[in-house]
Amino acid sequence: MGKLEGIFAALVTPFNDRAEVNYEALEAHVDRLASKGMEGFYVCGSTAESFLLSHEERKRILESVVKANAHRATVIAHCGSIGTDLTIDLAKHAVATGVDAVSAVTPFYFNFKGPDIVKYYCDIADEAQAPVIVYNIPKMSGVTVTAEMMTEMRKNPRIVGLKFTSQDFFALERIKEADPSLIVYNGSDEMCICGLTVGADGAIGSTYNIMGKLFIQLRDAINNQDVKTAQELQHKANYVIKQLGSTGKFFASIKHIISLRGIEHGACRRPFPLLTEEDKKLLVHVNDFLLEMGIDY
Ligand code: MN9
Repeated sequence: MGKLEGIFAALVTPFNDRAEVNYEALEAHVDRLASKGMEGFYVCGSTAESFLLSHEERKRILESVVKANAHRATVIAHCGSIGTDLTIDLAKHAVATGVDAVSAVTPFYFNFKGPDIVKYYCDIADEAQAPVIVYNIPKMSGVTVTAEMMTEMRKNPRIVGLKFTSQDFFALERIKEADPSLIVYNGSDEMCICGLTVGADGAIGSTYNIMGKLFIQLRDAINNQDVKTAQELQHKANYVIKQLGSTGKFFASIKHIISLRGIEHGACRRPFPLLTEEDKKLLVHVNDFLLEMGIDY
Protein backbone atom coordinates (compact mmCIF):
# COMPACT_ATOMS: atom_id res chain seq x y z
CA MET A 1 0.00 0.00 0.00
CA GLY A 2 1.25 3.51 -0.85
CA LYS A 3 1.96 5.88 2.01
CA LEU A 4 -1.25 7.63 3.05
CA GLU A 5 0.44 10.67 4.62
CA GLY A 6 1.45 13.50 2.30
CA ILE A 7 0.36 16.22 -0.08
CA PHE A 8 -2.36 15.07 -2.49
CA ALA A 9 -3.68 16.90 -5.54
CA ALA A 10 -7.48 16.75 -5.69
CA LEU A 11 -7.49 16.26 -9.45
CA VAL A 12 -9.58 18.44 -11.75
CA THR A 13 -11.40 16.86 -14.70
CA PRO A 14 -10.32 18.04 -18.15
CA PHE A 15 -13.07 18.37 -20.75
CA ASN A 16 -12.96 18.84 -24.51
CA ASP A 17 -15.03 21.40 -26.46
CA ARG A 18 -18.07 19.07 -26.35
CA ALA A 19 -17.80 18.81 -22.52
CA GLU A 20 -16.67 15.18 -22.78
CA VAL A 21 -13.95 13.96 -20.41
CA ASN A 22 -10.53 14.40 -22.00
CA TYR A 23 -8.82 11.26 -20.74
CA GLU A 24 -5.60 11.98 -22.67
CA ALA A 25 -5.17 15.35 -21.00
CA LEU A 26 -5.91 13.77 -17.62
CA GLU A 27 -3.24 11.14 -18.15
CA ALA A 28 -0.72 13.75 -19.31
CA HIS A 29 -1.39 15.89 -16.22
CA VAL A 30 -1.10 12.93 -13.83
CA ASP A 31 2.10 11.74 -15.48
CA ARG A 32 3.57 15.23 -15.26
CA LEU A 33 2.72 15.68 -11.58
CA ALA A 34 3.88 12.18 -10.61
CA SER A 35 7.18 12.63 -12.46
CA LYS A 36 7.81 15.93 -10.67
CA GLY A 37 7.22 14.54 -7.20
CA MET A 38 3.53 14.86 -6.33
CA GLU A 39 2.92 12.58 -3.36
CA GLY A 40 -0.68 11.58 -3.95
CA PHE A 41 -3.85 11.96 -5.99
CA TYR A 42 -7.40 12.30 -4.71
CA VAL A 43 -9.55 11.24 -7.65
CA CYS A 44 -13.11 12.35 -8.46
CA GLY A 45 -13.62 14.58 -5.45
CA SER A 46 -15.38 17.96 -5.33
CA THR A 47 -12.62 19.54 -7.41
CA ALA A 48 -13.23 16.98 -10.17
CA GLU A 49 -16.88 18.13 -10.42
CA SER A 50 -17.65 14.52 -9.48
CA PHE A 51 -21.40 15.04 -9.04
CA LEU A 52 -21.56 16.31 -12.62
CA LEU A 53 -19.97 13.08 -13.86
CA SER A 54 -21.68 9.77 -14.57
CA HIS A 55 -20.58 6.70 -12.61
CA GLU A 56 -19.16 5.24 -15.84
CA GLU A 57 -17.05 8.37 -16.32
CA ARG A 58 -15.87 8.22 -12.72
CA LYS A 59 -14.73 4.63 -13.22
CA ARG A 60 -12.90 5.42 -16.45
CA ILE A 61 -11.25 8.49 -14.91
CA LEU A 62 -9.93 6.38 -12.05
CA GLU A 63 -8.60 3.76 -14.46
CA SER A 64 -6.79 6.50 -16.41
CA VAL A 65 -5.26 7.97 -13.27
CA VAL A 66 -4.06 4.61 -11.96
CA LYS A 67 -2.54 3.78 -15.35
CA ALA A 68 -0.82 7.16 -15.80
CA ASN A 69 0.42 7.21 -12.21
CA ALA A 70 2.14 3.84 -12.66
CA HIS A 71 2.59 3.19 -8.93
CA ARG A 72 4.45 6.45 -8.24
CA ALA A 73 2.12 8.56 -6.06
CA THR A 74 -0.51 7.23 -3.63
CA VAL A 75 -4.05 7.10 -5.04
CA ILE A 76 -7.26 7.67 -3.08
CA ALA A 77 -10.52 7.25 -5.00
CA HIS A 78 -13.42 9.40 -3.91
CA CYS A 79 -16.45 7.15 -4.37
CA GLY A 80 -19.04 9.19 -2.48
CA SER A 81 -22.54 9.20 -3.93
CA ILE A 82 -25.97 9.92 -2.59
CA GLY A 83 -26.62 6.32 -1.48
CA THR A 84 -24.65 3.46 0.09
CA ASP A 85 -25.05 1.01 -2.79
CA LEU A 86 -23.93 3.49 -5.42
CA THR A 87 -20.88 4.35 -3.31
CA ILE A 88 -20.04 0.68 -2.73
CA ASP A 89 -20.28 -0.05 -6.46
CA LEU A 90 -17.66 2.64 -7.13
CA ALA A 91 -15.56 1.53 -4.15
CA LYS A 92 -15.46 -2.11 -5.33
CA HIS A 93 -14.42 -0.91 -8.77
CA ALA A 94 -11.72 1.27 -7.17
CA VAL A 95 -10.35 -1.67 -5.19
CA ALA A 96 -10.25 -3.82 -8.35
CA THR A 97 -8.48 -0.97 -10.18
CA GLY A 98 -5.76 -0.89 -7.52
CA VAL A 99 -6.09 2.15 -5.27
CA ASP A 100 -4.54 2.67 -1.86
CA ALA A 101 -7.76 3.78 -0.16
CA VAL A 102 -11.29 4.85 -0.92
CA SER A 103 -13.03 7.94 0.37
CA ALA A 104 -16.59 9.24 0.44
CA VAL A 105 -18.28 12.48 1.30
CA THR A 106 -21.03 12.21 3.91
CA PRO A 107 -24.29 11.15 2.22
CA PHE A 108 -26.14 14.33 1.32
CA TYR A 109 -29.47 15.89 0.35
CA PHE A 110 -31.74 13.70 2.53
CA ASN A 111 -30.52 15.11 5.83
CA PHE A 112 -29.21 11.82 7.24
CA LYS A 113 -28.40 11.75 10.94
CA GLY A 114 -25.24 10.71 12.86
CA PRO A 115 -25.96 6.97 13.25
CA ASP A 116 -27.00 6.65 9.58
CA ILE A 117 -23.76 8.30 8.55
CA VAL A 118 -21.68 6.07 10.82
CA LYS A 119 -23.38 3.01 9.31
CA TYR A 120 -22.81 4.36 5.79
CA TYR A 121 -19.04 4.35 6.33
CA CYS A 122 -19.00 0.97 8.12
CA ASP A 123 -20.96 -0.60 5.25
CA ILE A 124 -18.48 0.79 2.70
CA ALA A 125 -15.53 -0.51 4.74
CA ASP A 126 -17.05 -3.97 5.22
CA GLU A 127 -18.38 -4.49 1.72
CA ALA A 128 -15.60 -2.92 -0.34
CA GLN A 129 -12.95 -4.27 2.08
CA ALA A 130 -10.76 -1.24 1.62
CA PRO A 131 -9.16 1.38 3.87
CA VAL A 132 -11.70 4.21 4.10
CA ILE A 133 -11.10 7.96 4.40
CA VAL A 134 -14.15 9.84 5.71
CA TYR A 135 -14.72 13.18 3.93
CA ASN A 136 -15.99 16.02 6.11
CA ILE A 137 -16.94 19.13 4.09
CA PRO A 138 -19.78 20.81 6.00
CA LYS A 139 -19.88 23.90 3.77
CA MET A 140 -20.89 21.83 0.76
CA SER A 141 -22.64 18.80 2.29
CA GLY A 142 -24.47 20.50 5.15
CA VAL A 143 -23.28 17.71 7.49
CA THR A 144 -20.55 17.97 10.13
CA VAL A 145 -18.62 14.85 11.09
CA THR A 146 -18.14 15.12 14.85
CA ALA A 147 -15.49 13.66 17.16
CA GLU A 148 -18.19 11.36 18.59
CA MET A 149 -19.05 10.04 15.13
CA MET A 150 -15.37 9.43 14.43
CA THR A 151 -15.00 7.51 17.71
CA GLU A 152 -17.90 5.25 16.68
CA MET A 153 -16.52 4.73 13.19
CA ARG A 154 -13.04 3.94 14.45
CA LYS A 155 -14.39 0.73 16.01
CA ASN A 156 -14.16 -0.50 12.44
CA PRO A 157 -10.44 -1.08 11.75
CA ARG A 158 -10.81 -0.28 8.05
CA ILE A 159 -11.84 3.32 8.73
CA VAL A 160 -8.37 4.84 8.82
CA GLY A 161 -8.61 8.50 7.89
CA LEU A 162 -10.47 11.78 7.74
CA LYS A 163 -10.33 14.46 5.08
CA PHE A 164 -11.16 17.55 7.06
CA THR A 165 -12.35 20.38 4.79
CA SER A 166 -13.37 22.99 7.32
CA GLN A 167 -11.61 25.83 9.08
CA ASP A 168 -12.66 24.62 12.53
CA PHE A 169 -9.10 23.83 13.62
CA PHE A 170 -10.18 23.35 17.21
CA ALA A 171 -12.27 20.37 16.05
CA LEU A 172 -9.38 19.05 13.92
CA GLU A 173 -7.00 19.31 16.84
CA ARG A 174 -9.40 17.58 19.25
CA ILE A 175 -10.10 14.71 16.82
CA LYS A 176 -6.40 14.10 16.12
CA GLU A 177 -5.34 14.44 19.76
CA ALA A 178 -7.97 11.91 20.87
CA ASP A 179 -6.94 9.46 18.17
CA PRO A 180 -3.31 9.94 17.08
CA SER A 181 -3.30 6.99 14.67
CA LEU A 182 -6.19 8.44 12.62
CA ILE A 183 -4.74 9.88 9.39
CA VAL A 184 -6.08 13.43 9.10
CA TYR A 185 -5.87 15.50 5.91
CA ASN A 186 -6.20 19.26 5.94
CA GLY A 187 -8.72 20.26 3.26
CA SER A 188 -8.59 24.05 3.24
CA ASP A 189 -5.54 24.97 1.14
CA GLU A 190 -5.61 28.59 2.33
CA MET A 191 -5.15 27.43 5.93
CA CYS A 192 -2.91 24.42 5.31
CA ILE A 193 -0.34 25.80 7.73
CA CYS A 194 -2.93 25.67 10.54
CA GLY A 195 -4.07 22.13 9.87
CA LEU A 196 -0.54 20.78 9.65
CA THR A 197 0.54 22.68 12.76
CA VAL A 198 -2.22 21.23 14.93
CA GLY A 199 -1.54 17.71 13.82
CA ALA A 200 -2.79 16.90 10.31
CA ASP A 201 -0.70 14.19 8.61
CA GLY A 202 -1.17 15.60 5.15
CA ALA A 203 -3.31 17.75 2.93
CA ILE A 204 -5.65 17.19 0.00
CA GLY A 205 -6.48 20.20 -2.12
CA SER A 206 -7.51 21.59 -5.46
CA THR A 207 -4.71 24.14 -5.73
CA TYR A 208 -2.08 21.40 -5.44
CA ASN A 209 -2.79 20.74 -9.14
CA ILE A 210 -0.85 23.92 -9.86
CA MET A 211 1.24 24.54 -6.73
CA GLY A 212 1.69 21.19 -4.99
CA LYS A 213 5.43 21.86 -4.87
CA LEU A 214 4.85 24.97 -2.73
CA PHE A 215 2.83 22.95 -0.23
CA ILE A 216 5.39 20.15 -0.12
CA GLN A 217 7.93 22.86 0.81
CA LEU A 218 5.50 24.26 3.41
CA ARG A 219 5.00 20.81 4.95
CA ASP A 220 8.77 20.26 5.05
CA ALA A 221 9.25 23.66 6.71
CA ILE A 222 6.76 22.73 9.43
CA ASN A 223 8.45 19.39 9.96
CA ASN A 224 11.76 21.27 10.31
CA GLN A 225 10.14 23.68 12.80
CA ASP A 226 10.78 26.57 10.43
CA VAL A 227 7.63 28.60 11.03
CA LYS A 228 8.91 31.66 9.20
CA THR A 229 9.40 29.81 5.92
CA ALA A 230 6.04 28.08 6.30
CA GLN A 231 4.33 31.44 6.84
CA GLU A 232 6.00 32.99 3.81
CA LEU A 233 4.91 30.08 1.64
CA GLN A 234 1.33 30.22 2.92
CA HIS A 235 1.20 33.98 2.22
CA LYS A 236 2.35 33.38 -1.37
CA ALA A 237 -0.15 30.56 -1.82
CA ASN A 238 -2.93 32.74 -0.44
CA TYR A 239 -2.11 35.54 -2.86
CA VAL A 240 -2.73 32.97 -5.61
CA ILE A 241 -5.87 31.56 -3.96
CA LYS A 242 -7.30 35.06 -3.58
CA GLN A 243 -6.77 35.71 -7.31
CA LEU A 244 -8.28 32.36 -8.30
CA GLY A 245 -11.29 33.10 -6.09
CA SER A 246 -11.70 36.59 -7.51
CA THR A 247 -12.82 35.12 -10.84
CA GLY A 248 -15.66 33.38 -8.99
CA LYS A 249 -14.76 30.28 -11.06
CA PHE A 250 -12.26 28.45 -8.92
CA PHE A 251 -11.96 25.08 -10.65
CA ALA A 252 -12.10 26.60 -14.13
CA SER A 253 -9.25 28.92 -13.12
CA ILE A 254 -7.11 26.01 -11.94
CA LYS A 255 -7.79 24.20 -15.20
CA HIS A 256 -6.88 27.28 -17.20
CA ILE A 257 -3.49 27.47 -15.50
CA ILE A 258 -2.86 23.80 -16.37
CA SER A 259 -3.82 24.69 -19.97
CA LEU A 260 -1.35 27.61 -19.90
CA ARG A 261 1.29 25.08 -18.89
CA GLY A 262 0.63 23.10 -22.06
CA ILE A 263 -2.01 20.49 -21.20
CA GLU A 264 -5.35 21.79 -22.50
CA HIS A 265 -7.98 21.20 -19.77
CA GLY A 266 -11.01 23.06 -21.14
CA ALA A 267 -13.86 24.53 -19.12
CA CYS A 268 -16.09 23.19 -16.34
CA ARG A 269 -19.35 21.36 -16.99
CA ARG A 270 -22.62 23.28 -16.97
CA PRO A 271 -24.00 24.95 -14.89
CA PHE A 272 -20.51 26.16 -13.93
CA PRO A 273 -19.88 29.43 -15.83
CA LEU A 274 -17.18 30.05 -18.42
CA LEU A 275 -14.09 32.18 -17.79
CA THR A 276 -14.12 35.64 -19.38
CA GLU A 277 -11.23 37.10 -21.38
CA GLU A 278 -10.50 39.29 -18.37
CA ASP A 279 -10.31 36.24 -16.07
CA LYS A 280 -7.88 34.63 -18.49
CA LYS A 281 -5.63 37.69 -18.46
CA LEU A 282 -5.50 37.59 -14.67
CA LEU A 283 -4.63 33.89 -14.75
CA VAL A 284 -1.65 34.52 -17.03
CA HIS A 285 -0.36 36.82 -14.29
CA VAL A 286 -1.04 34.21 -11.58
CA ASN A 287 0.76 31.53 -13.56
CA ASP A 288 3.76 33.83 -14.15
CA PHE A 289 3.87 34.61 -10.42
CA LEU A 290 4.09 30.88 -9.62
CA LEU A 291 6.63 30.08 -12.34
CA GLU A 292 8.86 32.97 -11.22
CA MET A 293 9.03 31.27 -7.81
CA GLY A 294 9.92 27.96 -9.48
CA ILE A 295 6.49 26.51 -8.68
CA ASP A 296 5.76 24.57 -11.87
CA TYR A 297 3.54 21.85 -10.39
O1 MN9 B 1 -10.68 19.49 -1.48
C1 MN9 B 1 -11.06 21.75 -1.75
N1 MN9 B 1 -12.42 22.04 -1.44
C2 MN9 B 1 -13.32 22.38 -2.35
C3 MN9 B 1 -10.66 20.55 -1.00
O2 MN9 B 1 -13.04 22.55 -3.49
C4 MN9 B 1 -14.71 22.56 -1.91
C5 MN9 B 1 -10.07 22.86 -1.39
O3 MN9 B 1 -8.85 22.51 -1.97
C6 MN9 B 1 -10.49 24.24 -1.85
O4 MN9 B 1 -10.74 24.24 -3.24
C7 MN9 B 1 -9.43 25.30 -1.54
C8 MN9 B 1 -9.85 26.69 -1.95
O5 MN9 B 1 -10.87 27.16 -1.14
O6 MN9 B 1 -9.12 25.27 -0.20
